[in-house]
Amino acid sequence: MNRVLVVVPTYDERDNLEPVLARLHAALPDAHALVVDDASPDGTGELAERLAAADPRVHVLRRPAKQGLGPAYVAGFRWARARGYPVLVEMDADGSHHPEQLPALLAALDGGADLVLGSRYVPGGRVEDWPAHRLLLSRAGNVWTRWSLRLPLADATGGFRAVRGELVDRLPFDEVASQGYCFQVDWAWRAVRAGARVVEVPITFTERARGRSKMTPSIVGEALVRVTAWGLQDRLADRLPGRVRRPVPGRVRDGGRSSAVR
Ligand SMILES: Nc1nc2c(ncn2[C@@H]2O[C@H](COP(=O)(O)OP(=O)(O)OP(=O)(O)O)[C@@H](O)[C@H]2O)c(=O)[nH]1
Ligand SMILES: [Mg+2]
Repeated sequence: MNRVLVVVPTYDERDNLEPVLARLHAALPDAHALVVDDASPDGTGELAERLAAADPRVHVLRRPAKQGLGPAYVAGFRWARARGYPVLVEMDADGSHHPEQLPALLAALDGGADLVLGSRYVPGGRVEDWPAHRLLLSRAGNVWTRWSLRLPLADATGGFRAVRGELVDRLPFDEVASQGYCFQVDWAWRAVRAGARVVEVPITFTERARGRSKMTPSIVGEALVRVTAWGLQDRLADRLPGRVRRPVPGRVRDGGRSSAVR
């Protein structure tokens, strides 16, 4: 049984998919990949089928319409757990996440973490080639998330992660309605509240070289509205009589490379 399944959501990533899978297999020859394609008009789904036919490590899940990053990952996680993969990875297809850094994420999982977040904003983490406004948006989004949800993570919005299958099974993904990158905040917060050991490992994030970003104002709006609403609900709930105040998880530094939440 191959241990690791890398779930790669795609929408119009025809020029990126093959090189990123080649890099993945150079970095982790035994890992399997699941391409979750939402009926990309540019033929990414057909390309993924051809790559899967040529390589037993590549699998494809084709969905009928573009439904967002969150539902694509939920479907990919279900597919993976139904087939018994004990370790799942999230990775973008656009080359922003470097497959060469996956061994570091998996080492943190082997070190005892339940969920490892590839983090741009812990010491050693980097963002390359992003215009200033994108970096500002991402940093501000993370500051707001951290404050609003009292979530002690430097990078809760990123999508380069490794997780134990047992934690995926424990989290109520049926209730996760977030569609865009808010999905990443949503389930990281659920993991922290479920008492999972969450570790951030520094990564380098590089702006895509080919294809178009799927980021839209409505994806940013979804994250802002949901995170604000969850934060307000959480604070209001704290004031209800009889509620035991939720312990705010502490943050532990691990040689400046990672932080952990219990
Ligand atoms: N299956 C599926 N994949 C998607 C969807 N939206 C985006 N993706 C993929 O999710 C990954 C991240 O999307 P990007 O377009 O890079 O969006 P982003 O990373 O939030 O934004 P940038 O940082 O600007 O690139 C890429 O591999 C996309 O192809 C979707 O609706 N369905
Ligand atoms: Mg991207």
